[in-house]
Amino acid sequence: KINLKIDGIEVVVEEGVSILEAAQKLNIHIPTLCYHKDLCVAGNCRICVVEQTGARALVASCATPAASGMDIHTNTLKVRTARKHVIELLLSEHNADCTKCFKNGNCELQNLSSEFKILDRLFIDLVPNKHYTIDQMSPSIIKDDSKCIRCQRCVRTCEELQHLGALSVAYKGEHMKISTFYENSMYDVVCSNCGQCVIRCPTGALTEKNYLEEVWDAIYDTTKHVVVQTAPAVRIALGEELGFESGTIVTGKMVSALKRMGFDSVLDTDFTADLTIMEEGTELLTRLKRALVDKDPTVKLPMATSCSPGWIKFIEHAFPEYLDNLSTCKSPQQMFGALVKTYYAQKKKINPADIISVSIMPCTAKKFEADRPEMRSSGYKDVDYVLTTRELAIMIKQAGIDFKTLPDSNYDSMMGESTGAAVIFGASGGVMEAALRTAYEIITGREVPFEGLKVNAVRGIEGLKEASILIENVKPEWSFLEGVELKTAVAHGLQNAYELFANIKAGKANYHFIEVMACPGGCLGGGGQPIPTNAEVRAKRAQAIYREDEGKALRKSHENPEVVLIYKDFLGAPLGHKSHELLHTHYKA
Ligand code: HC0
Repeated sequence: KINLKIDGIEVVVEEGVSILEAAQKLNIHIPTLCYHKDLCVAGNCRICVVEQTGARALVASCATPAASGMDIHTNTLKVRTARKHVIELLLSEHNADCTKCFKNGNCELQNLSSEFKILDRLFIDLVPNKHYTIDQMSPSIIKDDSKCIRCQRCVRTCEELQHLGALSVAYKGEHMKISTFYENSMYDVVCSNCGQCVIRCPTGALTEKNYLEEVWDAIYDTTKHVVVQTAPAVRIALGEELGFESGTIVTGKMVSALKRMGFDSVLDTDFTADLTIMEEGTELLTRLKRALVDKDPTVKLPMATSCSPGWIKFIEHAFPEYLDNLSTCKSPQQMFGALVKTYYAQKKKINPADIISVSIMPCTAKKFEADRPEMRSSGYKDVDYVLTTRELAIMIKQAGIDFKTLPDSNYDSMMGESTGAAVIFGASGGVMEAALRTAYEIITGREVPFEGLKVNAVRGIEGLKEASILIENVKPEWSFLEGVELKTAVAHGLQNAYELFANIKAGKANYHFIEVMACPGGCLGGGGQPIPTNAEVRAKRAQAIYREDEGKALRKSHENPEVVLIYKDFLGAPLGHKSHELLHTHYKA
């Protein structure tokens, strides 16, 4: 145990705890910029400096471990002056045209300069002398170097959490910048489009590419029928942008807001999440049969989920030899888009050319996914515009809607019904749990042997999770699975996905089915979610997702009546001809 004093108050902390964390324990606020709870400590911005009695220089509190006997002061003249100088220096080379910035109102540098009342420029403004790049080539992310403060949170995110290294530090001294390989556009490098850098960037240097005006134009165009789908993880996070605590479920209010905004039909990605389970589950069972009965040497196992577009981009770069292991299922977003302009259009007797399909996602990579050439199987662009949770919150505010007092509404019918299995797609392990709930029941005729249908082994925050389930007393048609121990693994965050596949490649691990989500925590921690997103917030959102599942009348995908109906009226059977045409694809190296 370490005993120290901060601003005259005694505090006891564990060994290894920083001065910053010790101060937080006392509710003493020390400003930070380069520090982020999810990342290793960099200690490069110096905004968190404090005075230590007896020490010659100020110390960075995030990077200095607390030690017994320390006497720390967080608000002396020296500290205040140093912090002000840090902010002034940052502003001297920052494009502070805040009213033109997408992060206006949600910028940590702006907040600090407001807090410290930086009204004059003490240092010569360097901005006009510099040649900055604004990279807008990516369909997901805009990188604006004129707003970068070089804190390197994005670099550490991309390297440590996502194993990509698409962003790195280039040049030295005043020329130092955050760059990409040979300064190529983000679109042309190994960026997965996951947006984890965007949710950690303290300023407007990295933002999502927004499609607010395009979507408003579509809504105002009376010749268009505008359909919106909402992803599983949006409903448990949107409230954070609109005055609710993290972990508040706002599904009904969100649906009401979308209707008031003028969307013609408010539907649910969860419907196609249920449909994905039918298609992907059937695909897994088909692969297992080919492997176990036909002894087909070409069958690829383990089969891996394919619904996270950041993961798809990553495997294309990092493990192209495993592309055939991906399920051929498109993601629920893209299945939904393909069906809106075919099935939905036919049923509603609307010309698909007059439909605009919008999706609300917790994810920036979904913008990239919707743009992929594989995603036009309806004969049109299947999903026209993808908005993040944050963009939806902006639109709700722009529309003058008082979200807090909105009554709840239900989704519209036909592609609006979903089960609890679909909701949990938004948390790491959710797709696996949903698949097991259905596949086990199809094979055995019984529910999964877990209390409350909870597959606890695949829940939780560990980066890599494993679960195996013994299949016994099967129905006669599945006799080849009798006694098989189905081995599964779940990874979230691309660093964990890398480790998982490196182990498989090295022959150290062996599974039948794998779920990978690109973002830490799964989609609930996606790059399009409210800021801040960190471990504490992710945990609250996960609890909300599982609460939403438990509150649902139906909790298994195969019980979704609209899914049953679409097979009867339109698709035929899972993996049938129509499904193959609209719901499946093949990613090639
Ligand atoms: Fe997800 Fe999805 S669960 S990727 O995380 O599968 O973004 O929320 O919408 O498509 O359903 C994101 C979330 C989705 C898709 C679904 C899947």
